[in-house]
Amino acid sequence: MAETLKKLKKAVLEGEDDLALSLAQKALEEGAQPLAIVNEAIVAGIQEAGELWKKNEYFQTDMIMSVEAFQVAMGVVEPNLASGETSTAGKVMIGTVAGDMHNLGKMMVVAMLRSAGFHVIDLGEDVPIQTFIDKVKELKPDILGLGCYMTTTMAEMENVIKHLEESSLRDSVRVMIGGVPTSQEYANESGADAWGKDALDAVEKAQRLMGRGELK
Ligand code: B12
Repeated sequence: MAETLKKLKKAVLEGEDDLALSLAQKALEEGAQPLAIVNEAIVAGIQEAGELWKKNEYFQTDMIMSVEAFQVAMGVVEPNLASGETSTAGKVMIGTVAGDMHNLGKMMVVAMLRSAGFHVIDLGEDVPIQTFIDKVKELKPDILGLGCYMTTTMAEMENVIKHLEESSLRDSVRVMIGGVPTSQEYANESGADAWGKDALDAVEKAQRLMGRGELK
């Protein structure tokens, strides 16, 4: 069983998604605890990939492959986790703004946030402003993550923040933005609470936002 977890961690680290899928199934068949499979193999694998990326030993393509293997393996094990077994570092709702279909960067951010213990609700891509507003109202996330990957869709981020204000929801949620054309400067200008340079930075910023006093 321990050997299977070791192999699964390696499969996630090396982005072998077919292997990660079969090893996750094998670990369950062998009777490994779902939470142990997640923590000791799947999350451990993606975290090690993140460390290699930080040290410039992994490139974006390596990271994307690890994220895919992470997602496939999580897809097998997640339904077996008892409710409440999943993490509580905070609730993050994330989506790519309207008009923008890019999702690879968001996928990486989602995977790293989940590996750090956040409960992440992914609204997908091309998300209309009203959906962000309705979902914030309904699901009350601690943090709203907005992804934008083109200069042509950047204004949508400010619009979402403006609509949060108009709907009297702005004080109830921290807003964290990211994506290729964004910057700390743009985060300041648009009224966001934080900017994430990459997936690891997104996790650090999310942790910081959660530690910033009581969320209303
Ligand atoms: C792959 C790609 C595509 C793929 C997308 C596949 C997919 N499933 O996402 C396809 C081929 C579909 C595509 C389509 C298009 N694309 Co494109 N695409 C790219 C490309 C090459 C890479 C983007 C990417 O995935 N990067 C890898 C990820 C891992 O990096 P990342 O996105 O930066 O994410 C990191 C950080 O930004 C951060 N982060 C990301 N999201 C978030 C969110 C939060 C909350 C936080 C905190 C942090 C964070 O963490 C991530 C991990 O480190 C870029 C060029 C580039 N170098 O960026 C162009 C690019 C973004 N595309 C561009 C364009 C123009 C288009 C098209 C309009 C092309 C066309 N004519 O059809 C369409 C747009 C369709 C649409 N409506 O969205 C332009 C945008 C130009 C602009 N105006 O700004 C770019 C910049 C290319 C260019 N130089 O012209 N594209």
